Amino acid sequence: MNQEILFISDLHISLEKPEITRRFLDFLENRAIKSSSVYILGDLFDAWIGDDDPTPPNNKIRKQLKKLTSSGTQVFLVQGNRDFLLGNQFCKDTGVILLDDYTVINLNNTPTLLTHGDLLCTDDLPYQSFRIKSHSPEWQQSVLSKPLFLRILAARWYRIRSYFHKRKKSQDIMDVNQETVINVMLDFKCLRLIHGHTHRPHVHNFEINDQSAQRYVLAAWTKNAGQVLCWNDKGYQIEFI
Ligand SMILES: [Mn+2]
Repeated sequence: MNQEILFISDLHISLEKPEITRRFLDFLENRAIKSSSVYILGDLFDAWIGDDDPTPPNNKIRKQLKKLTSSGTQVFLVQGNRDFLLGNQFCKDTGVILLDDYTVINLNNTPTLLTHGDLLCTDDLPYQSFRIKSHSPEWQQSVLSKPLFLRILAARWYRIRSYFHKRKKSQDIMDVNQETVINVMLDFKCLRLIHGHTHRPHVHNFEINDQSAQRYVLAAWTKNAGQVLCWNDKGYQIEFI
């Protein structure tokens, strides 16, 4: 039995970027199927306005994920800041298992903390307050009860707005806060953390109470390449699709 475990994040799939959709479908069909599990650590989609959205390429992706999970590969998903409305119906349609914002797994006998990464960017106060608001059941209920076409329009507007906001924000604010990273890792009793979101792929080595700790930051997928963090019983390697 194959015990390979794959981690990906920040594909930001949208209709405007067909290369990424194609690369992801190919990854599911030809690469993920050889692994025992795949963890998608958020922002699989550039926007998600409800599990009832049938606009392309959503159905193709649902179908290919379903095929993969039916074949025996487990697929786990953490919501990102773009696709935090991914919900139960999506999981039913695909066989994907939704994880909490912070989830600890046992990876080669090391407790490993998984998260999207936006919760670690605590210097970005306006975003963190929007996050609290948009994760309340009332807010989500009120958004999801709007007709689909209104949600599609709102998502377009939100993406344009977010593009301009991002350009104004300083680069430091958009990265993780190291103190937050350490506190969260202490809370969850983990010396290894894997996340995405910041689009700054790297393996950071540091110390927590004199013990060595690692933070693996996954890369965003682009038109030209998709990065996969691949673990097996010997350790990890980084692959490009
Ligand atoms: Mn993100």
